[in-house]
Amino acid sequence: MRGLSPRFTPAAGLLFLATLTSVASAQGAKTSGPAPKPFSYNYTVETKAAAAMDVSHLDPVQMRAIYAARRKRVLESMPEGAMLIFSVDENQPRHLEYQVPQSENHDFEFLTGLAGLDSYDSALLIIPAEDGPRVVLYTSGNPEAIKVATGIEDVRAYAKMEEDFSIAITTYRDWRITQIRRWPVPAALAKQWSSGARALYVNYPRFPRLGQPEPTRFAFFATLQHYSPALQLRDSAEVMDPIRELHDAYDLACLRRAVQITGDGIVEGMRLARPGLTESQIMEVLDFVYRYHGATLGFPTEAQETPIPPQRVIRQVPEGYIAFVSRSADVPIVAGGVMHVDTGASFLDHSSDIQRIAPVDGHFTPEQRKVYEAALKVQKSVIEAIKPGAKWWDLHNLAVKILHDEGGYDQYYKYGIGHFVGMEVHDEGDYEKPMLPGMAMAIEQGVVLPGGVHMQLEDNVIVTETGHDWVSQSIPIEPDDVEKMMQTSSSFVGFASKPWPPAVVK
Ligand SMILES: [Mn+2]
Repeated sequence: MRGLSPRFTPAAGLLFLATLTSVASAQGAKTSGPAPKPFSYNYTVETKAAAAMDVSHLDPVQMRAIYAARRKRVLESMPEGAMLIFSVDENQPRHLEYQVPQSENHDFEFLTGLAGLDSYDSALLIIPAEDGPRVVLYTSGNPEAIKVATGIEDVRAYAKMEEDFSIAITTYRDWRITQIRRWPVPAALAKQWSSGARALYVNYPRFPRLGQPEPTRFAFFATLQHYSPALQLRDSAEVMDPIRELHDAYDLACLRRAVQITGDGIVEGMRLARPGLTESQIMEVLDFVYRYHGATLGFPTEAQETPIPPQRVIRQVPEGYIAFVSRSADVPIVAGGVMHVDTGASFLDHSSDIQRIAPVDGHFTPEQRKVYEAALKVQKSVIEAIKPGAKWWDLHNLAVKILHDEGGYDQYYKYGIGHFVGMEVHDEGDYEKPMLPGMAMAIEQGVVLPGGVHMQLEDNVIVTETGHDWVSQSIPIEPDDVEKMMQTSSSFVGFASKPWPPAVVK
């Protein structure tokens, strides 16, 4: 079944769900497989390689080896069956998260390094056969060029995928040895399916929208199941998430650079924040600095002053419209407040996520400093507790307890202590699993006084073999350092004080 009418109604929605249920029960629903197997990963090796890596001048040979190592982890980890990861040209609009371009393409990009036009109409097939694993890339681009770019030896035309899967399901019921030399890929797939579970791991949307037109790859999933009801479709996230959770050298190097660039943007933007400019203008400085350094936005930058300036109207965002709403407003900065930024540059598709606070007059008032120090105390205590084996819930409870003890601030703390960061600002990962070396996360909490100041802090941290690496520690966070930062001019002062409209030079 393909997409719904754009004029989606609740009644049509129920009908759609009912149809979906009956199709699923007739043809075999998406199932869960056995637990993924362990795969080779060593944080010490990866972090050393990251330190030696120059992300501004990537070595193509090294990059091909990095993507090959990722595919090897999938081969080691997949418990049975095969995996087919489609490239995804378009995100569905989202309910929960801010839209990031190419976000749904991240699994494909993670395994191939291909994005944008290079990944248009493409799919990666991974078969962990015992007598020799196979990796096949179907592309609508030039197979020779894609072969060179990825280092994948078996690159085929996208149209060939239909033929390969047709032959595989023709023959897998009774795998025919006569086919192995003629059609090695379908034969390997058929053999894999006839010797174990008939499972295919495929990439479902990470951010589903049931009321929107279906992603185009769903048609292929449905056809496969229609012709081969014994085939079990499984969510590739079962295998991919544990791999994406543990960051390799390239991930780690990109995350560090993303944090550096974010720090640069925050320092420039905060220094400029003063009455006479608007919150939006501060946001634009941060975003400019990111783009100047070759990064993009991991998510829309928020720059907001509290106590909330009277001119700012808080709008309720209708569901599904979150992608279109600016998180900063065209309202003037008012003396006496604190500027809050929640922001993260994304460098080569690895996002950071940082929050900082600074007084727009250059000095915290004694009351502001007291509240700020409470939030800082929580932040340092939680980061200090991060080590292998630590649990998300323990960190969360620790934050709530200290916020409570510091003045009953826990009642205004409405979210959770943090999230994984990676290709996605809110990256994939298991929040029940004890922490492992190589995980990267954002720790966020704060004191939000109703009608008063919001003192929220957020940092990026990597779990190491022995504890943690507070990657964003150098972005001013001690109150004295924050004040010092605010007493130094921004490089943008000259630009920001130019008259508007600009004079025409003849
Ligand atoms: Mn965050």
